[in-house]
Amino acid sequence: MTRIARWLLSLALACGMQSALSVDPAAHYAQHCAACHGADRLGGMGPALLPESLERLRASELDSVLRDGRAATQMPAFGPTLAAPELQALARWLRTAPAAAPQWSADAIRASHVVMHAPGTLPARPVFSADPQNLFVVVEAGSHHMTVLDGDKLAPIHRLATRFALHGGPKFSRDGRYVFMASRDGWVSKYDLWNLAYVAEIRVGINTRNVAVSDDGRWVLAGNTLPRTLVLLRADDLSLVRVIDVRGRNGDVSRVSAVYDAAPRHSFVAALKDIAEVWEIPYADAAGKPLASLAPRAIVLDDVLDDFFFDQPYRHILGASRSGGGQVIDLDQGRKVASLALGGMPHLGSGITWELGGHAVMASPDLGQGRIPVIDMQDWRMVAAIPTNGPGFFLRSHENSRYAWADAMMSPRRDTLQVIDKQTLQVAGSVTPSPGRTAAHVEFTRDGRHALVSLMERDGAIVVYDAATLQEVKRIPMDKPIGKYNVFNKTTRSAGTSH
Ligand code: DHE
Repeated sequence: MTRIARWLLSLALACGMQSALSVDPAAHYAQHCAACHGADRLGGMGPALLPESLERLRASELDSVLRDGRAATQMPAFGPTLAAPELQALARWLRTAPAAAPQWSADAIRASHVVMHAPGTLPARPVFSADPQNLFVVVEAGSHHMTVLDGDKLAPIHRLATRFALHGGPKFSRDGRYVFMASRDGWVSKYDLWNLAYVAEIRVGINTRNVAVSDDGRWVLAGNTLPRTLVLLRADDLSLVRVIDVRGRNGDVSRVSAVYDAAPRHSFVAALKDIAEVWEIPYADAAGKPLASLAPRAIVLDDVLDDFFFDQPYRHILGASRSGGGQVIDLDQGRKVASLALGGMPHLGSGITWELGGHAVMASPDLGQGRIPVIDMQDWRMVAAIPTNGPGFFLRSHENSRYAWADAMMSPRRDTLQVIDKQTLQVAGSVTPSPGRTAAHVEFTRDGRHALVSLMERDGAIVVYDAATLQEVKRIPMDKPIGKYNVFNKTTRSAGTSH
């Protein structure tokens, strides 16, 4: 369309002649978008373009991506091709669910499965000299990459492209050799950290929450929001074992909030977003003997769980809905045993535990308020609410550190992390890696001596601090680093990090 024709179209639309000119976003989608994003909007070379996939994109961001394209990707600018009202109509259409609910069947899952290296074909030793237990993987959201970092030298050893928009904690096999990642678009990838090579990939859904890996190394379980399913895979080659419909006892279906491995219980635990049940799926008996059936056991609750946290023995889960309703569930008894008066919008998934006055306590950030609630793990009372600069996402510590680090990334103070003394429950210091720019998510080195902070910007960095003196040690440039994960801390289920 020429510039004059576009101007005439804009003028006509402004004069209320839409129907005469018929802006047809579906036709524009078919013509300009379908080749990369799929005729069914489920994604292809580009990501899925459904309301669920676009939930996190602000209206102005979607407008600018359509108009100006996305730098360093294949996404072109449509500003020169489509008039502003056509782009607006297209953006509105993308935010509208298709008439027929999108399907992702077992056959579609199987058809997406690719094995790059069959189990047992790659050497069982690292191709580098770094300590494989002190590696970090860093998720760089800017251009969808992952960096493998040597935690001793604090230097990258490899960088690889990932699927679009990884989210949540990548999960490691017990020996730390393999890392399993999930993308919001439903791709699950298995990567061999010792050989620095992808092993297998499969698309388990259209919109996925996260994955868990069984401690015995046999299974991967993925939780979806679209479709409403849990998908069980073999961990060795990611082949599909079973699709489990998430349907409660009254027949209602539910999105999955998150799924975790409860290693000491030999089970997976899945929290559900739309029905007041939590599901436990045992994969081995108490003696560790594998079970064949992997049948879910539903525990009925008072409220749904958006977020939850295991105590260190994995007997209890502390769960909360985004509305602040909290409950303690005893997995052995299969029932709620206490209420948690948390208020706010607790982010229990980012909780940590430590010993305070002979008791285990748990603390987690609040997505809605500038405070960190601290809960006694014996009587479930809130023993303190530590005031912070503002609502934050992540809280992190290490057994060898006296401090817990909290961000305030949902507030105007998003550039500063506060460092809380775990014994006095007072803020002992703060760091501002780059004034005015978002800094959040901390992970410690294996020995707890260094704390790595993400400067979450396109020209961002991992900023390394001495965890005792809070002095900056090093800056490693990265493209919008989000989360980073230390193999040792994760595989030993450190009390200072999420599992
Ligand atoms: Fe996350 C973990 C849910 C938005 C970055 N996030 C998780 C997990 C859940 C979750 C359930 C645990 C998964 C696991 O361990 O396998 N996240 C949610 C939400 O419900 C929320 C608020 C809305 C949504 O869009 O889903 C949300 N999360 C975000 C972001 O906007 C963040 C900051 C940037 C992004 O890339 O999406 C973000 N989430 C993270 C990170 C983790 C995470 C870095 C891993 C934390 C860890 O250290 O284990």
